Amino acid sequence: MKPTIMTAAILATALILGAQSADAHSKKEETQPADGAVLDMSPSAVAMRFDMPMRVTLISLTDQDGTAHDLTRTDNMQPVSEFSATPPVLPTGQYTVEWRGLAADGHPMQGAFSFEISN
Ligand SMILES: [Cu+2]
Repeated sequence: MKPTIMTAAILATALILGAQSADAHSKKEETQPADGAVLDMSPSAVAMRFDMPMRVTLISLTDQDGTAHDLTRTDNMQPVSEFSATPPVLPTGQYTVEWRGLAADGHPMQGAFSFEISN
């Protein structure tokens, strides 16, 4: 094989593999509140739905000042398709949820979503 052809073959393989691994988790997870939601009261739950069971290893809720607010988890650190946690009663403001997890297929995953509480 000429070097140029070999390079092209390797590139094509890398592209196909890359597309497959990205495709395995192509569905954007559904969240509660929805990403970008504007609420008129503090949400009763912070939740994510995954396309396969996920062991959520880390989750944080921070406001616009970077202050962290505790979330009470209900998953016992087990893999779940629907993760839910209870926040404290939150004042008006802008909030970001960030999570990391390990998918059932062993892939490390992470995500973030934001919502606003406004009067
Ligand atoms: Cu995966």
